[in-house]
Amino acid sequence: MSLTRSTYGERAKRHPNLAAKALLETIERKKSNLCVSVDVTSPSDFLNVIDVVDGLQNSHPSQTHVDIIEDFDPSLIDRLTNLSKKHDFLIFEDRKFADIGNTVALQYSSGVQKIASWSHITNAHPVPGPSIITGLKSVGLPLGRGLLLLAEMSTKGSLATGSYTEEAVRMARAHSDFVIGFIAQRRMEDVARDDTTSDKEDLLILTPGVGLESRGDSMGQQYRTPEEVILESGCDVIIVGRGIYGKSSDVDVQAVQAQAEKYRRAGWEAYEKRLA
Ligand code: 5IU
Repeated sequence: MSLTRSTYGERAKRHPNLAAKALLETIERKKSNLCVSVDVTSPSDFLNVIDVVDGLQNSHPSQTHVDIIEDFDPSLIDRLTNLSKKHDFLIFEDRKFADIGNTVALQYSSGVQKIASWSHITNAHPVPGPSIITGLKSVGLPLGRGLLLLAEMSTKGSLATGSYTEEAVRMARAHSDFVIGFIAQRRMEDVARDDTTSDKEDLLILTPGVGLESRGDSMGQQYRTPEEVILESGCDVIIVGRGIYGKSSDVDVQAVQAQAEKYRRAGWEAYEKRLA
């Protein structure tokens, strides 16, 4: 059965990687393939948006950028972790690591943020080559974490195309114990496939650049609808930011609830159509 015709639950049962399995199981349990990207700078807005969208069982996982939070304080992470337990969601810190293996291992494990200690999933640019995976894996694998590689981007003029994307897929296949999939705009099973590629491969596709009301912003972002992403392109998770919370300077928690439910429903209906 092709991945696009399988349910998240079936894929969870078969998946050998613990982080991928946890993600697929939670998607199935919450009937939500929506990941809310909480790009707000105030710590209280950050926690309120997550509490509201995940409290409604709308979102999973929550995508964070803790480096944009004003006056970052490690207690914020304790509160985020408590919310993730209370509302049953995984945390995906969209850190986009891009340095040599030794440096990314330190960035992942140490510093103010200690990302590996609380973020179930993180991501990396393939630009340094396979050593970036080796570096991150030395920290993340013993903790049961998962990594996504940025095989493609949603922005106009992105350089992550063609042979760059193919190399990203080869790198992921060579480290499938730790790499659980990609940030990409389409499925990757047929990319750089050869005789050694396993038929059992299940690399997840999490896709940003999703909007119901707009086709882009003034800074190069490009949006497609949940139906285009999940049904037509076969991706697994929609990542939505401003479509849900509007302007980060003016967060209206009630409106956030309504928008999150609208995107959750659109993403899930597109998935049900895909299965039908
Ligand atoms: N994001 C993208 N495009 C990409 C990658 C990441 O938009 O190719 I890789 C992130 C940036 C932002 C979120 O945190 O996804 C999308 O936010 P909006 O829905 O507000 O555009």
